[in-house]
Amino acid sequence: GLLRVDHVGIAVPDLDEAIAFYAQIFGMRCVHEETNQEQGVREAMLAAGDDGTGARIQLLAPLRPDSAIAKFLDRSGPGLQQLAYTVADVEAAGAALRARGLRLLYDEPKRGTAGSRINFVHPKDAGGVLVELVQPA
Ligand code: CMX
Repeated sequence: GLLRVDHVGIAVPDLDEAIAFYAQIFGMRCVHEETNQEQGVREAMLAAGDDGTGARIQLLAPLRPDSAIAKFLDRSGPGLQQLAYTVADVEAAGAALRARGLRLLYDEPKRGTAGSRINFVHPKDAGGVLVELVQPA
């Protein structure tokens, strides 16, 4: 099942500008940055507070015009793109949701942030929310 909210993903046109905005305006720290070629994103994980607990905010900027984030920005503009839950076993969690009639986007999990394994539920099967399942590395 779903263990907790892992992160909330926000599509942004420019990663460095967005990191600076969140630091200056909201006082949030950037705790991780990476490029994921397969997903076509440059991304940053932000944390609120300094006790290390709590869900992260994931800023997502497109690497390519045909990427999921570029398409999202074209259609909807910057804003909330996904809600990600931590799971212990992404195959088992995905299989359970498939058995309940939801479409998972990938037959096999793909690589997510920091070596995690991820899959997604189609937003049309989850009340208009792109749900990500994250099994941490
Ligand atoms: N949240 C809610 N609804 C969304 C959405 C989102 N993020 N993205 C698309 N939709 C809606 C569209 O508005 C559209 O609705 P209408 O038909 O009512 O207009 C519908 O879904 C389109 O669905 P589609 O044609 O099947 O798919 P798209 O080409 O728009 O792609 C999606 C959507 C979710 C399949 C694609 O974004 C995807 O594959 N996402 C998973 C990968 C991803 O998001 N990677 C970036 C993050 C990487 C990471 O987290 O590490």
